[in-house]
Amino acid sequence: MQYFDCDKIQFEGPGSKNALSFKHYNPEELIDGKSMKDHLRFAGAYWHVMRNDLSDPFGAGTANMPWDDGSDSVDNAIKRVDVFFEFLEKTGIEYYCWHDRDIAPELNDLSASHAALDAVVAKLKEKQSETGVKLLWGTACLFSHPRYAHGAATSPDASVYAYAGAQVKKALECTKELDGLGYTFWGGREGYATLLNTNMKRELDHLAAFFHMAVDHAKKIGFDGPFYIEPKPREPSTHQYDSDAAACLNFLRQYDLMDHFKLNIETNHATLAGHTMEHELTVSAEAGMLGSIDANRGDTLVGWDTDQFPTDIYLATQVMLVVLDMGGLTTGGLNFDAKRRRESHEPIDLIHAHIGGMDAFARGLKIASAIRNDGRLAKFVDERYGSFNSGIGADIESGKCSFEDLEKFAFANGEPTLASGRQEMLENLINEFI
Ligand code: XUL
Ligand code: CO
Repeated sequence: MQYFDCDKIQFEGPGSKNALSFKHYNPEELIDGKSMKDHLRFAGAYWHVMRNDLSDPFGAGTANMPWDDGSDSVDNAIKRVDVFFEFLEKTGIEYYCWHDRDIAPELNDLSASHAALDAVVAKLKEKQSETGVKLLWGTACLFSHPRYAHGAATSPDASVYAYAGAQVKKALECTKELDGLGYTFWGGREGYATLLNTNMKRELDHLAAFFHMAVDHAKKIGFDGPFYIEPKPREPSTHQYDSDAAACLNFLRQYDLMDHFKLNIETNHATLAGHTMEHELTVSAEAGMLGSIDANRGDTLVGWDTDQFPTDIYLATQVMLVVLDMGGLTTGGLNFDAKRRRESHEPIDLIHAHIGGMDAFARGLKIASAIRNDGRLAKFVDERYGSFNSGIGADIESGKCSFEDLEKFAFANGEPTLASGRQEMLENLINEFI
């Protein structure tokens, strides 16, 4: 039985008027010697594709999911796997990501939930080997169940903490079983609603201990992919400890976790944190810590995590400039952590939505590569710092200068000449390529 009313989506080029085709994403086309699909490493998010019924805080779900009987049965969960792989095959997406509770139901005790996971993981394994699709990362849902209302690894209740540990242990083992390339922690409830009832220091110490246990267990079972932390400032918690890339890096350094973790940066989380995506990617990449990307976008008018599909070519260009500058993604990818609008409720809308995201990133890739090959942007930035290449600047960079040296230089050279930042010229330069 097929549920998506289309054949495998083909590249037809920019002139095509067929909505069910790629205009720019041509998987095998080489950009700077590497195929588009290897640059972009697109992933499908199981939770949005298979489990998001498109409900919002004001209304029920609208999604038409004829394959789903709405039950918590393992049979229903296994049936979804075939539908998900039909979706991956038709879009040509070769990676995917899941939460434990997306792929299998949480049943009334931990061992029943574990058994349900084992059954679905066996099915996923079979489909992976049949299709060559790979698991980009797995994660445990430590935020939906009421037991996690006060947090999981930052819960004030040690028995909740232990339950979360058992859940992550199992999710990590399932990730390993499926040859997953990474494992993500997104701490939706690892934060607080009010400081009145919160001991922040103890909660952060507990969170770090939890991550160290994850690292130890990974070693034990031979999982060697990176762990990712996915920063987000708020929603659902009022304040989340992993609020942005800089906060995560500080935490990882403080607790000696830098060697085992990287960051998974999501566009809508960056903007909720009051940053641009470009900023969050740059902070991560410059620390050598950019691991993976959750590709979506927010809405300028709605101030929540709307998880829209990334169709903005300018934004995709900025993302791909950072990715190309750092030499490309290795274990990570571009995971469409994005959902359709509530009004786009038919299965085929899932295909349209992903085509849009893939085409936008294909354009972003081509444009970013052209900007880099042109070289004017990089040359401008290099020259802007040219005064640090020799003389007093070189002495500053090599740590040879004292304040006395700076004072001597300032007295001798007088008032510096102000150079232009040329922001508008550079914005025009980028637009030349878009
Ligand atoms: C929530 C979010 C999550 C993580 C995985 O905002 O982005 O779906 O990506 O838990
Ligand atoms: Co995400």
